[in-house]
Formats: sequence, structure tokens, C-alpha cells
Amino acid sequence: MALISIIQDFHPLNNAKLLDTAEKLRPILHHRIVEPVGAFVLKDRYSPEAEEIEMHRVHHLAMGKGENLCLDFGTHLVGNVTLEFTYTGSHPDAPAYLKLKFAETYKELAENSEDYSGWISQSWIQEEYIHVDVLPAVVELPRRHAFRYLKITTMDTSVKYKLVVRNAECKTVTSADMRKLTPCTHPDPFLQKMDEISLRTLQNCMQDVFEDGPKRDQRLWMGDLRLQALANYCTFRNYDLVRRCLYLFAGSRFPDGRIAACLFTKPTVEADDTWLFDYSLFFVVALEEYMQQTNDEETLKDLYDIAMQQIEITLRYLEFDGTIEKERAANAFLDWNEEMNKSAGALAVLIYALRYARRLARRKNDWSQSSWLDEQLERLKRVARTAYYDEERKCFVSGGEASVITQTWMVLADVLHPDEARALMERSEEFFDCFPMKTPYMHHYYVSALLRVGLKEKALEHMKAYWGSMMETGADTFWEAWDPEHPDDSPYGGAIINSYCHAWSCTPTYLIRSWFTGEKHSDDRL
Ligand code: RAM
Repeated sequence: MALISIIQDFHPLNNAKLLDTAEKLRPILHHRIVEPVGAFVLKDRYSPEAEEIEMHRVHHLAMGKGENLCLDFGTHLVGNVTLEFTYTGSHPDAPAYLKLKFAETYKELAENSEDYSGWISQSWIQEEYIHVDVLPAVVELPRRHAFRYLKITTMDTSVKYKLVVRNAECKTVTSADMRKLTPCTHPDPFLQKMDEISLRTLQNCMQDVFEDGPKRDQRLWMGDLRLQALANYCTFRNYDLVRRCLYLFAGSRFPDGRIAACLFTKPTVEADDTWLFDYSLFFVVALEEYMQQTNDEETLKDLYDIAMQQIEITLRYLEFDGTIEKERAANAFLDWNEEMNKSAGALAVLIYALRYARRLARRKNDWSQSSWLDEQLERLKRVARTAYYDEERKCFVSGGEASVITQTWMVLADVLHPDEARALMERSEEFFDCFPMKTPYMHHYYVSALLRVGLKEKALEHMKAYWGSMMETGADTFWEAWDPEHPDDSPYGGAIINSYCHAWSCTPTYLIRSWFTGEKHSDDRL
């Protein structure tokens, strides 16, 4: 539960000018109307067994007490649903009392939310009870939902009438502009499909900010933003949305200037009182990558000092020997593995971020800062090797643990000689069991590390096996957490609360388009 941070009397440091710039970059939203393409009835409320119904029969299906109708909208959508109801029988003498349940995946439909007892709020489960007092009726649901399936259960009508669902439609919403999209032309249909699913994932998370998940938490997280931005640069190319999010993070920070891990944007912009060691550093990385794409000097001018401040603050958390203070390192996210020792991984992310900070300094012609950053970079690489590299086992060990997560970040941080790094990644499976990777977020960095050392085939194989296993399980969009060996795992204590369209899972489109379509790639973006 390390991620729940509650700071009493937390007053973020807000900068009106930066927030004003962010406000001016609010994106145009695009809409489409989508109707269901299939329907079925679940045999039992909490069993996935279903009887299919032809679409033309739906308008004649009379639903009495306890009966359900499930609508399949064909793929994952984000938007507002309108339902049109009528009745058969005698004049309704009582309201229709309905339960609506929206599900991103088929499996979610039959799950009983009362079985959930995890540590994040049950209120994220998309289900509600409504009364329809007068029939016929058109009901526009006020909430935005993220879903493919909608289950309508008639809790009660009356002995005089039965309910009929005449129509259903969803008005979708996204700030991704499909007209900007260049199709991916990969000869392998499996990768082509993987690209499509990644795009849908990204598109459905692109709202008036880059959300982490349109079902949950519907807000900006720095670690997610960095990966979404990468995927966006080679697809929808909405540079302003990245810029807006960077200004939002800069515009509301911790009182001491640290970038928060996450931001609330409603009702007003406010930094969450959660700070993650690695996430604050990704602000530096994301700004540098944005600059690579846009050469937008105005943004650099506005955000440069704040980026450097993240590095400077983090460097204050070093012990005398150059390693990171224990409690600070424990504040790194890395992956959903709260038990693991994060000291080496956190240091590696800092070294990685220093590389990007140095590039920013050079771009800014800030040469004294650049050579200072250079010194820090070299010094910390030496520290990483001395403190964590086991010369006999030829791998990094953090608190006695040699996890693939630590190896990955040390490789991305360029701590080893390229030949040693390649040899380490060649045998990376050896480290899979010590804290297995739990999320597409970490799998992205693992694939990046393979690419960094030139193991392109292995990287592709891993992508196909990992994201591919979600596809084989029926994913329309890529999921927040997925371990093919333990499909019911959840970081939150119940898979029903997981997000099945998640920002940080959208990177195959970036990987495929940048590395596997013959286009020129850039090492910098790993
Ligand atoms: C989850 C969010 C987000 C992630 C953080 C660390 O709650 O969904 O994607 O960045 O945790």
C-alpha cells in the first residue's frame, strides 16, 4: 500500500502562470456514436455462461424481475451512454428499478463486486442502480464510462408490465485525432493487430489530459505520461497535449518544489500528496523527449529550472557513499512489487534521468550545469557498480536480491560496458523469478533494455509473448496489470478493480513503429 500517502495540511505550490498556459492548451475533444453489435443473456447473474440473442430480437425482449440483458459494443469505448426504454403489458404502475453494470472485459461482467475487499475504493467499479419512473423513457447517463459490455439487470418492474430496451448508444470521447494517424504497415498481422490494440489503448486514455486509465484513476500520473507521450509522438502527434500535461505537473507541485507523482485536474488542478522517487525524475525525461520532438524553446525556458530542481533535490537524498537513503529509495515505484529492495533500481533511474538532464542543459547552452551533471553521472555510475554489482555472479544485487527489474534499470542507465550489458540481458530470464515483473509498464522497460543492448529478436519475441498473451485472452485494449501465469492477480486485492485500458500498457505501438518497421529509431528514447 506504499502508494497511499496522506499528508495532513498539504498545500501544493501552485504557479498561476504555468497553470494558465496549461489551460490554454486544453484539447479539442472528438466524438462518435457507437451502437451495440451483439447481445446476450447471462444464465446466472454471477456466471459467465451466456445465451446469445440476435440483435433484431433485442427490441422485443421483455424483461421481468431478476432478468438481464448484456449489450456488446464490439470493442472498448469511453463515453456517455444513452438508453431508450419502453414496456410490454399493461400501463406501468411502478418505476422500473435497474442495475447497470459496465465492464471493460467479458470476465468482469459476471464478477460480483461484493466479493471485492481490496485496498482501493470500490467506488471505481462501474455499476449503479437507477429508477426509471415514467416509461417510455430516454435516459442519458451522466457519468462517462469505460467499457465494452453493459449488463442491464431488471431488479424489479411490476406484475403489470415488463421492460424492453429499445435502443442503446454511446457517444465516445477522446482528444486523439484519427486524421493525424499514419497507418502502421507491418507485414506480420499479429504485430499489426498489436499496434491497433495499443492505439486504441492510447486513444481511449487521451482525454483532456493523458489519463492513466479511463475507468480508474482517470488522472495524470507522471510515469504513465512519459510512456504515453512516446507512443503519441509516433501516432497521433498531439504535442500540445504533452505540453499541457508538463505544464500541469510544473504548475502544481510539492511545497518544496518536487513534482508530484500524480495530479488531480478537477475541480481545479492540485498536486496529489504522493511523491515517487522515479516518477519525479520522469518529468526531466519527458521534457527532454518533448524537446527532441518539437524544439519548443518557450517550453524549455519555462520548465528548465523545474526539471533541474528535480535532479538537485534527488541528489540531496544520497548517503555519504553515493547510494540513496533507504526510505527515499523505497519511495520509487519501479513496478507493483512492494516487497522488493528498490535501492539499486532507484539509483539506476536517477543515473538514467541524469543523462536526459545533461541533454537539456546542453540544449539550453547551460554549460556549467552540463559539466556538473556529467560529473554526477560518472560518479553515480561508479557508485552503482561498486555498491551493487556482484563481479562473481555478473549481475546487480540489491539487498541480496537479483531481480530482472534491477538488471533492466542498470542496463538502461548504461552502468556496464556495452558487452557486459548485452551478456547480462542475454541471460535475463535467470532473474525472472526473483520478483517477477507484474505490469506492462515494467515489461516496456525490459524490452527497452533488450533493444538498448542490441537484442532486437529477443525483444520482439518478448513483446509477442507478453502483450500477445493479453491478445490471446481477448484484450481489446491493453491491461494495467498482467501476469500470464497468474491471470487473476491484482495489485489492489481484486481483479475487478484493475484497469483494462491502461496508459502505461500502450507502448507496443511505439516499439513496433520505432524499431520494427524499418523506420529509423533513436536510442535516446529508450
Ligand atoms: C496506479 C495508477 C498509475 C500508476 C500508479 C503508480 O494507481 O493507475 O497507472 O502510475 O499506480
